[in-house]
Amino acid sequence: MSAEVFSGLWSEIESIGRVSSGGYMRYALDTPDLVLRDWFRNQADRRDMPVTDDGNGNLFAWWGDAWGRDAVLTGSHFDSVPHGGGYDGPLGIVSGFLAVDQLRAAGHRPARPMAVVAFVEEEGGRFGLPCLGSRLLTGAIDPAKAAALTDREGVTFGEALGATPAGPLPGLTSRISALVELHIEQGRQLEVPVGVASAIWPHGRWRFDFTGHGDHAGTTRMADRRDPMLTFAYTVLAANKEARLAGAHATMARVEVEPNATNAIPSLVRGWLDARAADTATMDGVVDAVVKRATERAGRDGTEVAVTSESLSAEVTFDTELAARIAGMLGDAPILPTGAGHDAGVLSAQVPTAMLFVRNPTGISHSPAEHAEPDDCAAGVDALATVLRELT
Ligand code: HGY
Ligand code: MN
Ligand code: MN
Ligand code: MN
Repeated sequence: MSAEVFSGLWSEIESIGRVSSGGYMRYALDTPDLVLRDWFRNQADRRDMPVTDDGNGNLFAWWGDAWGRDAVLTGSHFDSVPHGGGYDGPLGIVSGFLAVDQLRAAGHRPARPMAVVAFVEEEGGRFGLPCLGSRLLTGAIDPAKAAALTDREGVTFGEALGATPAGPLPGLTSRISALVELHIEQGRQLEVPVGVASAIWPHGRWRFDFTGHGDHAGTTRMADRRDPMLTFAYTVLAANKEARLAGAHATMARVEVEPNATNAIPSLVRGWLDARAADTATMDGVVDAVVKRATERAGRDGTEVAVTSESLSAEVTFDTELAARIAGMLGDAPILPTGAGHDAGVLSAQVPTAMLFVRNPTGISHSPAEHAEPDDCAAGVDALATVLRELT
């Protein structure tokens, strides 16, 4: 694959959903996402690949019988975090279509059905739960619970989807022989264009509700205040400190304040913790320590804190035999873990799954600065085509 051919197709989507920050606002099933889903259908039509929808919002473009036995899937997601990068997700979908082109040009005739997949709501940026589409496909979430998830405007996932999600596909595990998700690396480990995933760190999201006593910012004596912003600020520092101590990763990057007025001591501060670690025990240890320190601080501040676990993604160890086989196909590509969650991680609970990472020169992701070089992206397509040829 030449970098020019890759850039040619990439240029068709790179402006969709991009905003003045240079980042992307691609929330699941909102306007830019619907444009991308139409682009997906158009790409499939151009290749005579019939498109099926699994009733959960995930799209599948088929080369071969839809949901025929031992299907090999490749793909990723279109949605982004707010002001996120353009590669996280879409790179895997564009590369899937280009890999099909490359295999067809080489005369490959797959013995198994293959599909390019677009999973819905992977980032959880709109409805709050990451990997929503792949969790529905695999039965990892109750369809009614998924349908009731709401966005900031109060629109439910069911309303956005236009139906109650269908839930798990019967006999999924016998229908899929492998899923290969190509994704931009989110980190700075790769020194060669393409790597293979070994594992995904366990990670989760916890909502901290800090309640205090709303009051006048100018007239309330400092000694009389019960300010939840103080408890929140202390908890942010505690998360950073506990993560550093444990060699884990944690941040509190999303906050909501009521009433959110310059001259009013808040009555409520809602903050979300994202915590991850190489193993579950370390992650749990960090979260427990942060909750403990937040609770102790609330006692001093005269505030209350309530913690809700909003999503958990278990530790994923990809099929080691498949990862080694794929690394071999790619001339001993490096095999490396990631701290980022992926739909492939969700599916790995039920089907043989692998991930290919395309080098990210700066390692930056979930930011407008995310970037991958066209040459490396083209190498990623070559690698994906090689793997798909061997698997089909
Ligand atoms: O948050 C994550 O790890 C992924 O990018 N959804
Ligand atoms: Mn992401
Ligand atoms: Mn992603
Ligand atoms: Mn993903």
